Amino acid sequence: GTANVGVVGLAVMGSNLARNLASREGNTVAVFNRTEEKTRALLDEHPEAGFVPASTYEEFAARLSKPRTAIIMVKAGAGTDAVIDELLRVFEPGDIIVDGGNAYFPDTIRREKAVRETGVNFVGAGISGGEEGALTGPSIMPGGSDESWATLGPILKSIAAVAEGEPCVTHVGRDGAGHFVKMVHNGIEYADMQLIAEAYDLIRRGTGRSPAEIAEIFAEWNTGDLESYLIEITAEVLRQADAETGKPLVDVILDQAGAKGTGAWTVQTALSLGVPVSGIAEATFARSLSSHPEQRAAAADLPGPQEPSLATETEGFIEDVRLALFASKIVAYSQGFDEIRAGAAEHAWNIDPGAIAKIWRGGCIIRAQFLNRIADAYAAEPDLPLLMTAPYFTEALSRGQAAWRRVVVAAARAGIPAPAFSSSLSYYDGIRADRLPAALVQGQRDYFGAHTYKRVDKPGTFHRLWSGDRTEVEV
Ligand code: NBP
Repeated sequence: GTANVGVVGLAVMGSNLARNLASREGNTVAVFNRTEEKTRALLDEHPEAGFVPASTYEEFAARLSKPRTAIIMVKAGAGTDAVIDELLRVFEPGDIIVDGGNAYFPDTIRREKAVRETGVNFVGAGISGGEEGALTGPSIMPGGSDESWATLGPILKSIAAVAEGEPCVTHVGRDGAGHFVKMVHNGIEYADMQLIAEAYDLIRRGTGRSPAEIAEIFAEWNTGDLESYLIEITAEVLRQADAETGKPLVDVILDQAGAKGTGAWTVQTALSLGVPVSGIAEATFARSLSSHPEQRAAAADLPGPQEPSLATETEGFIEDVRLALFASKIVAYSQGFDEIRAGAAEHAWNIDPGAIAKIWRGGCIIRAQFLNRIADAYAAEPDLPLLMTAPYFTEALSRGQAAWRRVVVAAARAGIPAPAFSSSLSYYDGIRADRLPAALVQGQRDYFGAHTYKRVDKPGTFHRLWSGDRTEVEV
């Protein structure tokens, strides 16, 4: 063999990743695609890459030096299983198969187990950054064994984005840990995008600013605490005019947000882990709500405030929205890291949350300055029970407190939906409460289902004879 690494699947992600690999010193890249025209097109367009093409899986395996390393970049699902089966026919024990697609982490756990039995190593690696990231440097979240990481680490480090001198890749944990963390990354991305969209809506409808004016506000915000790729591209989108109509582009885009399912996976997984990721859930539901035009048409005449005008003093209101956005974002990230903690506990993955924050600083969609603060928080206290209780975040939540409440009240009063802002505030007030009405819920559960309760003043488990004389019995 003459190539030290191979890529299977040469659609946009695979061909860009292959070009990224080929551009790094010391790499020779074998390429294979089910439909051979794509392989030929890639070779024609990029002779500089020095790709080693293969037209069969046998040829692909023969072109790779041992232990063989192949990265699969095909449509997640049945395609991934099909390619794994083909590679297992031609690979040998000790070789490494990497799935760089957006696999659902339970599939990765299943595949890793099955492939390991053949002696071949299997690594599920989450790759974030879209086509641009794949070409110039993505954030990479590999799972799999320590043995695979020893071989794979240098290759992945060579192609990953670099943030503050460090490559945006770390060995996340065994089997599905990498795809799990990639899933939560996408969930956090949903929440971040929804929070930014709510901030835009509140400023637009609340103060009458135009999209171009709001673009300038976001550009200004991007020089402070909120500095991030998503804030930056938001300003770009809001600034964009539509050539055909002359209107702001955001006014001609149909207001129905799509989804490819990773937000829903994050929420479904959180529900089974018992982790409240309310920000991610509201963001996912907000996309669903937007995409039911028939229901929206039927509901359009329901009563509510007509012409929202939130603020007489608009500069102050805009600053309030900025503070509320930052506070809600802290909650959303805190919830996402809580899901990573719970997932790691459930699957016995030894995930370092600070290392995750660091590899998200470059290459991926949620890249932001803010992630340095998260890394600092976990460096200072590795067993932090909840991210938002770290001093930097506590201080920010204290600073944003009054503004956050004013914005949520103003939104409710004006009839402007702010589900992520308001659910984040409710979560915040819930988690910090001395006493919760959960006591009443537990009483109700004991009444109709004899589910028992514990007492604040003594140990033990109790039930009240609700349909009898209502005395308390210890059970
Ligand atoms: P697609 O997800 O559109 O998949 C197309 C590729 O899959 C083609 O190479 C196709 O081969 C191959 N393929 C399929 Br479909 N079924 C196959 C099978 N049974 N056997 C062999 N090959 C098969 O490509 P993409 O948009 O480049 O994404 C690749 C992966 O990266 C996906 O898992 C995606 O979720 C993930 N990802 C994408 C992004 C992004 O921004 N697009 C970001 C991060 C991760 P053919 O040419 O013969 O049809």
